[in-house]
Amino acid sequence: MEWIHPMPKIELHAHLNGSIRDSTLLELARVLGEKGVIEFADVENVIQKNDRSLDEVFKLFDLIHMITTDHQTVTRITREVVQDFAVENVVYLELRTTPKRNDSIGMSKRSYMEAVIKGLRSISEVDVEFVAATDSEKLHNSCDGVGRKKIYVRLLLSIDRRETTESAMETVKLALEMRNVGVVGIDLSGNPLVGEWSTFLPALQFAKDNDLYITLHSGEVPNPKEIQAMLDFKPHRVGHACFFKDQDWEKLKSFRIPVEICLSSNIITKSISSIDIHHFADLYKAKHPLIICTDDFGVFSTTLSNEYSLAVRSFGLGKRETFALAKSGIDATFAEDEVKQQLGLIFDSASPEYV
Ligand code: 6MZ
Repeated sequence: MEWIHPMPKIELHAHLNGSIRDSTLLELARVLGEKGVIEFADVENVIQKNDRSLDEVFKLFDLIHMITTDHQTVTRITREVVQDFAVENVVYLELRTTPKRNDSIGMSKRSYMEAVIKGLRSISEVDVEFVAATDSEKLHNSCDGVGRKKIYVRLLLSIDRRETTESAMETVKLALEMRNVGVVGIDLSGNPLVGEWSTFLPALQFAKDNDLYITLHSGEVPNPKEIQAMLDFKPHRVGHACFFKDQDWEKLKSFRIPVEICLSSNIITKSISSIDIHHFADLYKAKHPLIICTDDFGVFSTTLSNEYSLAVRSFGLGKRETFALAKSGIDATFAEDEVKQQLGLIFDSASPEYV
């Protein structure tokens, strides 16, 4: 399946802090260990563990956030994550992250996001296009693209399910202010066992009313009432959908809401007990819009190519079908029409390899 790696790909469900290279995480943990802030040996074991329950994943995120949440590190991991996706031949990336406030180091949600933007600007190995083409702001590293890789990057600001309505609203307002630097929407994520839908609804509704795109982690654990309420909200996409029941599928399909599919994540966290019963198969057969994504390539030790090969092996997709599936992701992006057209051209020029 050597054809999967060079194939142009679209990534729509990737959490910044879940997509850190193990080597970077270990390097940063070692430094904190030397300063006595953490016990490096404990951290090393947790980071290198491959098999994690959903609960353990969220404990790991708390640890990762301790290690990574300063401006300089946020800039570094943003740069590395985008570089890693570009190496994977991802041509369009929607990267999501939770803006964080930490008064003790002078970090506000805005300064956190500015550190992310600084990371995008600091990439020189590939051309990164992250502001709308109509925006007058010019990128210092913008090139003509000839002979160089180019990756479109758009940002989603995540609301963590531990947040209050007020804090969620602050994130939405920040997203509105940062539209001119590539922010296109809002994600609701975090431990699905924590928080109530009604807490986030006012901020999500405000975001929607102001034309931000919305994607929701939905049905990562069984929660029938919340799943129905989320679908009634008509988000622009949902992620996971592992515990959807017949009535949920019906609604999702009638609204044509695209689903972000994260195979390794669902299997490793045991949200789905075995790949052969994964809802990918049914949605694919029903020609429902879906897109293969990594979720957290660092935490789940995967790559987008690996996720595609898992789908190919598990569901018997051919080369041409896989290419068509990857290309169909264009319609599910939150990008401007002009970018969608450009992506269409990129896929069209690669298509002779995949017939
Ligand atoms: C729900 C998840 C997640 O935002 O700090 N996150 N939320 N389900 C998942 N599936 C396993 N994977 C990641 O990235 C890490 C944060 O993303 C969310 C969690 O809130 C996690 O703390 P950022 O860049």
